[in-house]
Amino acid sequence: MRHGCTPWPEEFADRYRAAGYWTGRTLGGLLRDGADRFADRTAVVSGDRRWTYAELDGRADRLATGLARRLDLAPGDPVVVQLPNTAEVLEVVFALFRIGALPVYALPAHRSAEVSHLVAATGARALVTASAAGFDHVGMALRVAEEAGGPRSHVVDAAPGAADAPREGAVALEALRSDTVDPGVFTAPDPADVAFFQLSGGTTGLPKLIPRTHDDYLYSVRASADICELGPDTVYLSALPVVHNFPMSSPGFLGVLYAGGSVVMAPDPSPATCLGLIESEGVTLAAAVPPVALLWLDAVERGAESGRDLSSLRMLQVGGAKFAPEAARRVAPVLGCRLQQVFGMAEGLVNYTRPEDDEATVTGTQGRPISPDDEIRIVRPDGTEADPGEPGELLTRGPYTIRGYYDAPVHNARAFTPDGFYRTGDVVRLTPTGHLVVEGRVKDQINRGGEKIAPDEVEDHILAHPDVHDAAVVAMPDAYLGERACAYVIPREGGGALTRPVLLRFLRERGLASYKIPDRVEVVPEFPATGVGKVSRRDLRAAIADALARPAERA
Ligand code: OOB
Repeated sequence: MRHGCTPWPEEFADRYRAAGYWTGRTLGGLLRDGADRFADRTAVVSGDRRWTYAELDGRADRLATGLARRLDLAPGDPVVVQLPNTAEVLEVVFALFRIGALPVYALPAHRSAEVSHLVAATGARALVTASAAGFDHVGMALRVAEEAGGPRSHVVDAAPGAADAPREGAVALEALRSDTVDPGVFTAPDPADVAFFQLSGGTTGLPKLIPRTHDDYLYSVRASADICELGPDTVYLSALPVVHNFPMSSPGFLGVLYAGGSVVMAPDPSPATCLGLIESEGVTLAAAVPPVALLWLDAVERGAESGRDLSSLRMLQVGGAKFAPEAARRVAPVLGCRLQQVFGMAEGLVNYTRPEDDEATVTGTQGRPISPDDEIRIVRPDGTEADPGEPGELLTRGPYTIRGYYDAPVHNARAFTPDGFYRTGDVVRLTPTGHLVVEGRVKDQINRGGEKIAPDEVEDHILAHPDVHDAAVVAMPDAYLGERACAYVIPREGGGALTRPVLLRFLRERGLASYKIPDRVEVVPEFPATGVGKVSRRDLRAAIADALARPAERA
């Protein structure tokens, strides 16, 4: 396995192979199989473009040839992929898989702070991106590539039409699609080795890299496709950035391509766009985070999208953050489809409510694990096992849950038990039927409508401001997003006037993803302390929740 990655112990690997979970196939092979079986069916719809399986497969081959020959990308080379929801995402990732290069997935919302970290942490040889949603991603990638130490990474502009208006220093993806295919560039990667890197939501410091193997990921994809009852008639809408684990593999676009269905790329999650696509494309399955699902429910209830025929939609998946039971109960009557709750993590474990589950289970739990070999432990703060039904921290290990973050031995010693269980940081309880209910969190993370924020990553950026003495970022309740971020800041004595706009501009200029910019800033003379003199985040959370509960403050 790649240096810096933690393999499963041999006895576990043998067991997962014997059970038929790890089949020795590769992600590049998934599309090749699809092209053999479903050649003329539609694989992807993106704006007014539709590619069949054969077309997507051919494009991936031609791009693979160009990437290997023109950019000299080789097996094992990491490549940062930061793309909006377009057909090119699929073309790019399968081209990379075919030459054995490793995608490093960045969200479109990530900015230079995150992207330069990814380049530095992996030694990425190239960045594939496209400017979208009013932001110049290509310009940012060029600056990141310029400023990175070591050999300069290539920047590939994947926007359609980029070849007509080339950016200095960038190469257009269109220009890389070779006219002919050179099968000599294709490699057969070891299925047990790393296929790509996902980004962790993070609890401390900079985001950690999650190495996933062909074997483990393909198992989660196949099993998810079965659980979600996908088939060639599935039309899947991704209202989330497709490079996130949920729309990629739960069952996501990979599950849909495995089953021969079609992937519809939603350029944005708005009700107008998504409900419109559900109607025009005959979408059968859609995936959303809770705030997006709420927007759709509200729009339909208000009659804002009246006259839309949503009858093709059979199932709405909601996950990434807790979906309140009250909201969950509205899905079937308002949208006329079933709900599936998805509680997953890029580190591995994914739980689904099942199509055969009763109403109370679907609306009141976050599902049960994919695999009979997903091992679940629920533990008290002192590490002892919780009683049945008692909430505790969820620990897990299994055939598609990593054994370690990439190149992070110190962090791994905390995040995993000595016998390989991942400490999820989620507080759950188990129902008598084996379903999990997410009750809260012990990890220091803010879940802003599914987008994860590590408070100390943001605090480090705030502390870089010359007028700041100390900073603490905590979650505050929010009816729509579930949580938002509030920054408490102590100004430096004798420093300049520290105001919210000044601080927010400073954070933006440091290149922090927009969802990590605090929603609220409270300038205070001191922080409440715990008994041992540490900053009491609990008191800060309670203080801001109290303040928000007072009507004047909410306004
Ligand atoms: C998904 O993956 P990540 O890596 O962005 O975030 C994982 C964390 C979990 O540890 C948990 O804290 C939270 O997000 N979470 C949920 C949830 N789904 C995720 N909390 C409550 N209820 C849920 N349904 O978010 C992700 C990955 C694959 C599939 C679905 C979601």
